[in-house]
Amino acid sequence: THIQRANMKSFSLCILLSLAVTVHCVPLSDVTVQDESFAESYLKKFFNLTEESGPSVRRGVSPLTKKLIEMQSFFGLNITGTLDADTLAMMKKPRCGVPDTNIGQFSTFGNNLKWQKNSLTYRIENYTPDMSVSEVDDSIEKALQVWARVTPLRFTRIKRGTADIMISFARRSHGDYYPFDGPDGTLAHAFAPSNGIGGDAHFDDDENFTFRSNRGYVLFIVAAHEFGHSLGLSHSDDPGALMYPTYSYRNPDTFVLPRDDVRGIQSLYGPNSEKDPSEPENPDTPDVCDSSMVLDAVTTLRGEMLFFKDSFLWRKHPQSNRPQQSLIRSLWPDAPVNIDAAYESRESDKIFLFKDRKFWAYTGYTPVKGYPKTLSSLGLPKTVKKIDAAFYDADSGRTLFFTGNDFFSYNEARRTMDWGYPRRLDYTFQRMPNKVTAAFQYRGFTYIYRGPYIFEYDLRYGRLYRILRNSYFLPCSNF
Ligand SMILES: [Ca+2]
Ligand SMILES: [Ca+2]
Ligand SMILES: [Ca+2]
Ligand SMILES: [Zn+2]
Ligand SMILES: [Zn+2]
Repeated sequence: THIQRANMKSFSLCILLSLAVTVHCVPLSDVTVQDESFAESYLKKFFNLTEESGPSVRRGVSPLTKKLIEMQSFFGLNITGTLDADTLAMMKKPRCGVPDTNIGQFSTFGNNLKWQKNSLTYRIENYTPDMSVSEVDDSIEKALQVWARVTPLRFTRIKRGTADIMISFARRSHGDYYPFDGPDGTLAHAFAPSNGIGGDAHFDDDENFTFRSNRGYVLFIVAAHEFGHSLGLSHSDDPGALMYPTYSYRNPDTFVLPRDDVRGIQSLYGPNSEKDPSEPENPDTPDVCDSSMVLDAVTTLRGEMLFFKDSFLWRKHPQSNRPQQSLIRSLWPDAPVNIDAAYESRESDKIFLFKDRKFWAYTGYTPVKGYPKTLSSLGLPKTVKKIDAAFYDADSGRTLFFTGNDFFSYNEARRTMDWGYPRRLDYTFQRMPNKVTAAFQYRGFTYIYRGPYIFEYDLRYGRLYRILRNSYFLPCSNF
């Protein structure tokens, strides 16, 4: 139709150049017509883009661009107002079918959309063939307990009749005007508290649900998210929140409800007066604006910078001042978290992640077979139980590994440790006696992190130039 065509044009040609923020216009050839119509239907489904919002003949920003900006802002992407590669990649991630209506941290469907009682019933109407009956029962029960643990809510299972929360698996059209879409895309959806369909949760049985494997979607994680909706929460833009709209693998055995979700659900129902004091703390998502933050590791990856902290990382394009935060495991589902060090070897186009005595390798976002390997397989002595930091020095083709007061030098081409090491840190790096926390090289300079400070060296002259703050590369950009 005419409207659609007009809208598509604004995608591919970046007509809105007048917006100062359109810095990353994707060349026409990168975005296919399929991508454009995919993006349009995504925005219709999740960001309430309507045909009636009018064609682009009106002055100002087209409704499509407006929705695109809304979506980019929600996901913390660069706000380009165009369908760039990062935006498209985010749209293609598996996710929940409930729209992203509110922008902000935890949000609710509203105070009148909560249960007016603390005792709720649930019923599992049918099962997925992907898992055993007891695995499904267990996943559902544990997913409800995630919320019961931090609120006065209590859940009772019933096996017949109508429960408050009716749980079912279905494919495609299943009687509620929100048909599922086959494998991937939408994984499940749920309805806000009310009578009838309210509170109910539906799971797309074209997905492969699993009990705890990262091949397929962990039912416990998907269900715990959906029950957040069943209880009155909508989506959060905190990438660490369970109520973030896209799916990331999380280990069901160690899962603890993130702080943002706790704040959300307690705003509706209050805290749990019977809280078990031995329970682990609800984790907070690291804040880029926290000036005391100490990063776990920093590296480049194919021209981007990656900053690691806990289970999170920030990705940043050198031209952008808006780092994009996500869970490490949403990029590499089998990667370690709370890592010790990371570096990129441009010789082999690989990135390496270190934790304790092991390290993992990826080509871009693809795991390399044969990993994780042990530190000793690099030639590091067995006494090295973990490393503090590592970086690749492009001039010498060496990777330096930091541990305590010392560092080792590894020849990437010959794949051997150099003789004469370890050396004391302060012989090579002025004013760096010990405890390096992260390191990387960028545009010929070497940056060694010590807590929230960065020491800038030029290794060719063995000189320390400047001492910078963490925010030099990883700016506080909450706006
Ligand atoms: Ca219901
Ligand atoms: Ca699907
Ligand atoms: Ca470190
Ligand atoms: Zn959702
Ligand atoms: Zn449904």
